[in-house]
Order: sequence, then structure tokens, then C-alpha cells
Amino acid sequence: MNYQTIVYTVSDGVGRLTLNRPERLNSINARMHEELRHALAGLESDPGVRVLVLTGAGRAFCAGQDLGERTVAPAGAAVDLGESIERNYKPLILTLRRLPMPVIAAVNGVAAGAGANIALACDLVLAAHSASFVQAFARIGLVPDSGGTWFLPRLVGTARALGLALLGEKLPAIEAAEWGLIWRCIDDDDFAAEVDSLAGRLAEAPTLALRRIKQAIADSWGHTLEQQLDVERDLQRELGFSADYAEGVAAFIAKREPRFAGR
Ligand code: T3D
Repeated sequence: MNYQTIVYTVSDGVGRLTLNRPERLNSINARMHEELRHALAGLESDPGVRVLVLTGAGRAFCAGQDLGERTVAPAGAAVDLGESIERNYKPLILTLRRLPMPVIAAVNGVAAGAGANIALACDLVLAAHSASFVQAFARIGLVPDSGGTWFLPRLVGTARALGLALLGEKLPAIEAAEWGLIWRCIDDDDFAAEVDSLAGRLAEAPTLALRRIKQAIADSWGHTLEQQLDVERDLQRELGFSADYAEGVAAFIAKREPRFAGR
């Protein structure tokens, strides 16, 4: 597929997916949804991608749905937004959550509406100091979608989730980090280098263990402690037979850096 709204590259185990409509703050139109579906489809089974970085071109990460596409309906014949969610945003979020490799959201600028919640669906959210998060939905008469009503209370608690969703105010990256909404806020000048460094580190990490860590933490929400202890036992049993575990222990004993093959 010839991409017009995204850029996708793979290098040294790092997949980099850039939302690329900077003049519209990387807001998502139908074409971008199609291209995202295409790019993400092959990732799950691509052993060449050990970490994925999702970022935006220009001064924004993503401003959510392209509202220009929502003015086309003639009066009285509004677009069925439920259909848009079912066809586009719901599968996008579920696909991101199901990816086996760590997914880094490199939030280079404002992340608004679905753009904010796409970032929150990623495993590690790094934001530049000048970036911000906006649950813009209530400002235009909508509820947070793309998992916003699920992620927000889990990440920051009900009080802050309600404040963010009801008021739709910009939350600066530094505060987002202090609240635990995101992993880290980084000075603008250091941002690109820090993202590359983290991605490189994860691309050389024991891939299977990272995959199982994601799985265990995601599944824990529906488990009792006892069930989760069983999950940990079973995963540890599997990983104990992996090549990366053997290499990790051998490297520790030999006091050298491990070289993980990712299996
Ligand atoms: O519809 C469905 O399918 C249902 C699903 C919905 C999911 C959603 O995401 S709904 C929420 C949609 N997003 C928003 O409501 C956010 C709208 N944008 C903003 O609130 C602000 O632009 C920002 C807070 C993101 C940034 O503000 P600022 O002051 O830095 O930039 P700006 O001047 O507002 O925007 C710059 C340009 O980008 C501007 O165009 P212009 O004047 O230079 O020609 C602006 O219109 C355009 N732009 C920004 N966001 C969008 C957009 N164009 C289309 N769609 C956008 N979402």
C-alpha cells in the first residue's frame, strides 16, 4: 500500500509509525484509518519488529478525529458515530493493545480527543515537555472514546478522570507524568534521543519475557491474587526453558552484557 498519511519504517528491530498530516495536527481521516489498519496488520507476527514507536509529524502527536470529515453530512443526516467507532477506533485500540511487542507512544506535541487515548493505549507513554493531553470530547458534545473512559480511571483514579473528561482542559505533560497518566516527561531538546535510546534498549531486551509481562499485567485486572500467582507460575515455567533466560543467567554469571536473541 502506498502510504499518504503515515510513515512506517523498520530498522534494527524498531518499527516506527509516524502519523503524518502535520497541517491538520495529524488528525485521523478515513484514509489514515485504512493505512493504520494495513501497517498494524502484519506487525503481530513480524519477528523483525521487537518494539514499536508511535509518534506524530510536526508540532502535534494527534488531534483525534478529523472534524473536517464530520461537516460533510447534509443538515439532518448526521454521520453515525457509533459506526465510525465500531469500524475504526475500537479495532485500532484493540489492535494496539494486542500487539506482542512493547509499544511506545512518543508524544511529541498535543494529543487530543482520540489522539490522547490512542497514546494511553500504548505500553509506555513518553511526552515532550511542551506536549499536552486534552480529553476534547465534551467540548464538542461527545464522551471520551478510544478507551478513554476505561484508561483514565485506571491510570489516575475517578476524581482526576472525571475532571479531565468533564472539563476537557489541556493537561501539560509534566503534570500528566506527576499524576501517573504517562511514564515520563522529557525536555524537548532531549526528547528524540531519549525515545531512540529507550526503543533501542527494548529492541535488545528478552522479547518473549516482555511479551509475557504485558500479557500478565493486562490479565491481572480480571484475576484474584491466587489466579494471578498461577499465571505467574505458568509463565515462569515457560520462560525458564527459553534461550533468553539461559543467556541472561549465563551473562550474569560471566559478568558480561547479555545478547538476547528474542526467543
Ligand atoms: O467522529 C467520529 O468518528 C467519532 C470519534 C471521535 C474521536 C475524536 O477524536 S472526537 C475529538 C476530535 N478532536 C478534537 O475535538 C480536537 C480539536 N482540536 C483542538 O481542540 C485543538 O486544535 C488542539 C487543542 C488539538 C490544538 O490547539 P492549537 O491551538 O494548538 O491548534 P489549532 O489552531 O486549534 O489547530 C491548528 C490547525 O489544525 C487548525 O487549522 P487552521 O486554522 O490552521 O486551518 C485546526 O482547525 C486544525 N485541527 C486541529 N484539530 C483538528 C483540526 N482539523 C481537523 N480535525 C481536528 N481534530
